[in-house]
Amino acid sequence: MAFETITVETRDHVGVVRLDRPEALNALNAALLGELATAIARFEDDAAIGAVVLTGSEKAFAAGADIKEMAERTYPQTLIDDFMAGTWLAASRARKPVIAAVSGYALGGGCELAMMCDIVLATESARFGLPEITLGVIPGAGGTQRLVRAVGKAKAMEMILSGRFMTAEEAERAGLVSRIVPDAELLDEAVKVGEKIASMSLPAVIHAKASVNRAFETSLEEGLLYERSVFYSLFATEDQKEGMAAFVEKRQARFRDR
Ligand code: DAK
Repeated sequence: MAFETITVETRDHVGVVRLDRPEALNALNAALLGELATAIARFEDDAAIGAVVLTGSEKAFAAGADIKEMAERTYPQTLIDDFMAGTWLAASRARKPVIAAVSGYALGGGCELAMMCDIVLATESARFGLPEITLGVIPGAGGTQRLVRAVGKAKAMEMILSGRFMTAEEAERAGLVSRIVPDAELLDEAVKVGEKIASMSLPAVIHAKASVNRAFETSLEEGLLYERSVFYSLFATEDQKEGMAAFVEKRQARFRDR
């Protein structure tokens, strides 16, 4: 299937999805969200892919849900179709790591999409915000929950109640962004991180990601128990034998995802 609102490519073991609606600053409409969900599902199914990079243009990662498409929605329609929640959640449901490479605007649903990703790299020009309040609504794709967890209540409350944007520098200091990288290196750097992850044992990567995410869902005691049992289970993999043997033999491990 040819895509119209995104472009998709594979770089070695990393799947790259670029949001591509420049005329609307990559506003997330139904067509784009459907294509994004399809592209992520394909990379999830592709055994050669170990991580996915999600990016936009220099000017915008995504300026939010498509306001023009959303403006005439009614309450019953929104309730009944669950506002396309299935497609919106594709990135957050991926089991392979998803890296957001953000330049320019990441607003509303665009910021929420970045926060659904596991790692966020950004350029100096990146601007993060949840301006839904200025439209008479509130964030609806996880913003009120994920931003608090990422940057704490004080900053999240100010941004969500006033619509203030954060610069990349502030977002990095606050913990929303993992690293700021030069404009020209954004995609290459994100792919490099993805390639590094893809070189690891996929069972270990899937368990590591799930364990970190567990920290947001449960008590410390339960989270520690979960981590320990998952740790034990990895001793059932060939990759654990290979990884530890490679260390002892002073050579590079060659993981086979089993
Ligand atoms: N939707 C539709 N079109 C948009 C757009 C958007 N979010 N953002 C920008 N555009 C369009 C503009 O209308 C303009 O189109 P034309 O007028 O040329 O046809 C074009 O992109 C260029 O934008 P500007 O001319 O405005 O460019 P500027 O550089 O002057 O300003 C800006 C850039 C990013 C500051 C400005 O465009 C802006 O404020 N955009 C809106 C940002 C915003 O409010 N975002 C939040 C949207 S609400 C849910 C899932 C998701 C959501 C909720 C629930 N569920 C699963 C339940 C999400 C909600 C939202 O994201």
